[in-house]
Amino acid sequence: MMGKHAPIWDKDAECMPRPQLEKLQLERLKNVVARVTATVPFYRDLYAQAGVSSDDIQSLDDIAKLPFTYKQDLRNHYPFGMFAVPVNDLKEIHATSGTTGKMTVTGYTARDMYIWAETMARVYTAGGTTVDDMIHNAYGYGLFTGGLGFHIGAERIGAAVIPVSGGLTRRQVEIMRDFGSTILVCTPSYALVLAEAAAAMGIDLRTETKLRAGFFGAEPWTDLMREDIEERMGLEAFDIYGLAEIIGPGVSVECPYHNGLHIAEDHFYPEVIDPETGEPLGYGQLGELVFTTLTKEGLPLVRYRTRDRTTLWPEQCPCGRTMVRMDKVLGRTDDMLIIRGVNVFPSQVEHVLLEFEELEPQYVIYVDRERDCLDALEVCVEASAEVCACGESVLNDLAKRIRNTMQETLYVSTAIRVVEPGSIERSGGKARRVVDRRMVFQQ
Ligand code: DLL
Repeated sequence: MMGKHAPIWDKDAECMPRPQLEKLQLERLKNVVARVTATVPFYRDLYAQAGVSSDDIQSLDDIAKLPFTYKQDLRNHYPFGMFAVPVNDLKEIHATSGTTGKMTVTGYTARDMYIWAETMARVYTAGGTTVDDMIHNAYGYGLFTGGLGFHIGAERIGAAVIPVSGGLTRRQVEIMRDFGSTILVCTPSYALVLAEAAAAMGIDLRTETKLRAGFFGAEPWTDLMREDIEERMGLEAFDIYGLAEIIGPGVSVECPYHNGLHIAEDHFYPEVIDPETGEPLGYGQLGELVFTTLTKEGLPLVRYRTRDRTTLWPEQCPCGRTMVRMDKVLGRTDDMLIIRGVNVFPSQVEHVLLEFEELEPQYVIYVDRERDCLDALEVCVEASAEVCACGESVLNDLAKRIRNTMQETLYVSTAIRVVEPGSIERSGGKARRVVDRRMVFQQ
């Protein structure tokens, strides 16, 4: 494990005394509200209807007077209707596909690209990455912000980057070993796929590679999954969070203390709100994360509802950064499953599964609607090869024990299907953990 006193990329910003930071945030908040009102018809109309203007922002708490912005607003103004600059001022454009509806488009001016690279340099440095490192970048390159975001950050700190992107997993394992990659960046689910491929190739990543740190994000993952990745790969795993609408990766990252993710608050103003009422919640309370971009030129967003569930902590971290920390994202307000009236988050299911040593960390949750119109949950999970070799009665017993633990933890009954390793489809990017078949059944 690396020392806890890793360097800080931009000490002036990241360790700014809070009164100074709050003053800066207020100034930037007033500016962004004035700017979107003047340049984006959507905001001009929204604020006219709500009877608010930048003059109403006299303190940071006044932000609560402003209405929210939703993903649907971006879709309604597809592709460039929410942009605050003419399209020919953009230098780069990205988009997220989403499973339903239109793409969400995001674009960057030259200054936005500069700030994005800066926030990514902060990310890398928080995990001890330096100019001497070789970064294996297995995030997807293309419209997804992961690949390019990690790429420009690597360039900014001057490290070597291998733009391997997703797929060709065995080749990736060889590259990590033969090129001497020291830093791995990819989704946590793909890190497990890489670990599994290495094991199948007879390669011990802990001793046969120089990997020492990894930055994993773009999807929720638990601390138990972190332990699993660290153990299999022999590296220190850092959680990195972000979303395309706000900038891409680079919104927040863990430091070596692993006590939450420091938000780049001088650029992205965070709030946590009650997702039902929209009321702001205080520090230490679990709710939905909302962001206001304080410096973005191309696509500034005010009070954007991320749907991600987390808690904010203001206490200063021993690493020296003064920026607020957010807990690991617990899931989204909209991936919450309601099974027979009980709220179930996929992260809870993962937590239970990872407690069983006999299991591989690969699973899919199926949600069905039965003939009696009640919802049913089935979890399909892979057992290790050794356990599968023990025969049916051992597997049945294992399924029974998992079922009991699920019942005790989630308060819903869950069918468990234990399958052989490798049976569940692997993804090169974000894993598909939930298959909701209720809609199909309703038709
Ligand atoms: O996933 C940006 C990114 C790329 C972040 C690479 C980290 C690493 P989107 O495709 O717009 O952007 O998806 C954003 O993914 O609202 C969260 O629900 C989820 N998400 C992102 N990072 C994390 C994380 C990128 N560390 C959506 N933990 C967000 C949990 C995450 N969920």
